Amino acid sequence: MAPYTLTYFAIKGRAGPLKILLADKEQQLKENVVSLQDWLKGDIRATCLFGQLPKFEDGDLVLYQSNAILRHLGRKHGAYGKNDCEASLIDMMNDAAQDLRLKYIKLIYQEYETGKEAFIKDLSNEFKPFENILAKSKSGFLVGDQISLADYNLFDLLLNLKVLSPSCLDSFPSLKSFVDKISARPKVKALLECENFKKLPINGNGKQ
Ligand code: GTB
Repeated sequence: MAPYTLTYFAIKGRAGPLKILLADKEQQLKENVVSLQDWLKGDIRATCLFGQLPKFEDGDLVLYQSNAILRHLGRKHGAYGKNDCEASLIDMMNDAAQDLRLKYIKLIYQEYETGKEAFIKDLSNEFKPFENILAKSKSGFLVGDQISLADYNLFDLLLNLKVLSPSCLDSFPSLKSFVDKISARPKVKALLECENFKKLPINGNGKQ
């Protein structure tokens, strides 16, 4: 039996990073997919602590908030650094990835038509700190010498940004190798090539 259950919409959305982490760590996941039609009835929403999905269950533990879920899995599966200082650096990089994700989500759901060009133009500024960190990293990961939850989060976001703007990584060699390296990890590669995962839209409104 899968130890974990995810309840979410039929999109990659906020569940992308945790699915990639779980696949890479060879963990099974049971999925309850909620249709928009069922969601709009309101009963499922009423059971959710913050009125939103994803919901994640690990035995009796029920978690909401995608980044809390990602951190929980990072702690359990050795993707949260080797010591407290690495964990803090991982938090910092994950929060930075989250800042960029929120800008992306705002673009997708609120200002796609009016804001797309400016968003893409500004991506180089957004990428610079990540590129600088990765250019100095001996392992090719954001923190330390092993993959962390922040790497999964940034990786998933970069895949989405490449769909939005296919050439966006062209001037960022370290970010590009980061994406290539994580994409080539056998379990990640298998997930990215799996039909069930591939067919999921990135976002809930058809924009990408
Ligand atoms: N901070 C929370 C987290 O990180 O988990 C934010 C969660 C969140 O934004 N959840 C969205 C949600 O539950 C789904 S992701 N929305 C329903 C609601 O608020 O009523 C984005 C999203 C938006 C819309 C759809 N859709 O229309 O199908 C799908 C997904």
